[in-house]
Amino acid sequence: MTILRCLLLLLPFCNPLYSTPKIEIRVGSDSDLPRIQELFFILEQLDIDYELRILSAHRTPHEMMAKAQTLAQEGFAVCIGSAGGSAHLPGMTASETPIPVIALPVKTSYLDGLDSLLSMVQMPPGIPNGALGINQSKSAALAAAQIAYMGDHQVMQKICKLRNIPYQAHAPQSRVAVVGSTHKNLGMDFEKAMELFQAFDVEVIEYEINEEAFLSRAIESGCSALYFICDIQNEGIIQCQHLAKNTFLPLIVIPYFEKKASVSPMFFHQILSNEATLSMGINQFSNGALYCLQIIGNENAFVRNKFNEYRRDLSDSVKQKNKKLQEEKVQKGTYLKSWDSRA
Ligand code: C2R
Repeated sequence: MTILRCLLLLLPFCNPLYSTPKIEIRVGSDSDLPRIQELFFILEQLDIDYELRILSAHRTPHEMMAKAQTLAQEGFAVCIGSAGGSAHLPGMTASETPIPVIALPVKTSYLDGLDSLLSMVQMPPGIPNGALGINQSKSAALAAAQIAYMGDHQVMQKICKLRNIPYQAHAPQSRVAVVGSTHKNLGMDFEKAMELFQAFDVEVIEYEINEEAFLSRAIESGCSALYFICDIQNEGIIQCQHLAKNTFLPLIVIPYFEKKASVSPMFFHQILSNEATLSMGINQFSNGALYCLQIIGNENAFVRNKFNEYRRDLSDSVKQKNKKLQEEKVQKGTYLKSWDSRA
């Protein structure tokens, strides 16, 4: 009887479904749950365990922050934050954890969820999150699983089967495949993004999007993410669809606009209707790089520590600016002007 009881107690640890969960899901309200049912359904289909919580940046800010701060130590590799309306939950979570955060916008009654999406996607430089399309809960499950279980042949095989993508053995390394409009003059932030990879000792392999079988070569080379510069005003949307359909590598899209005048948010629907596609804000090249580094940081302690350092420096530099601002007795009216001239 005692032996039987011991066996029963041990049973949960033998089942992959009960291993330490690597995916945390946080929703802003229980009212979101019926809208994102497919997320749970897909994870269960893949035999992937997760932890689910109701946490709100607005209604339970302290609990939300406290839990975000311990995610990495607790062994989570990715967090999905889902909310509707002024949806600050994933963004605030991202500011308190080194693990990558996936932002899943929920459809709202009045603005169809565009409010949720836009409050998630355009994050400030330094604090990325990967935004999905509105109610794209299947994509949330797949993107999270692809990040958390990268290199795990069993899980990846199941994902590939579900996504109808040929499986290929993959041994992830600290490498990123960069693809898209790299030949254009993308500006300072792109240069900064490439410098970030270098500073974190992460190798960049550039691929031509039209090169045959480059996706399979990226996997062979052990790339851990696909950093895609998606030229929206040219062929970016079609290229994005092609990439999403054909790879199980985490697809990090940086929507690129050469001309600022013609930006309309509708393009987000087009790129984010593709399976497991994660978007940064418009022209946010360095955020795209940081997000790839967060993915690599799950396996690479040097990258994770350096990422934490980067975050501390960013925070310190803002505190420093504020301190200076408070110390200076600038006359009202000339206040902003004088600050501007020092920038
Ligand atoms: P209720 O139905 O509970 O009133 O919530 C939730 O995600 C939900 O879609 C209405 C909506 O408010 C959202 N909510 C957020 C946050 N917390 C709750 N966007 C947040 O922290 O971002």
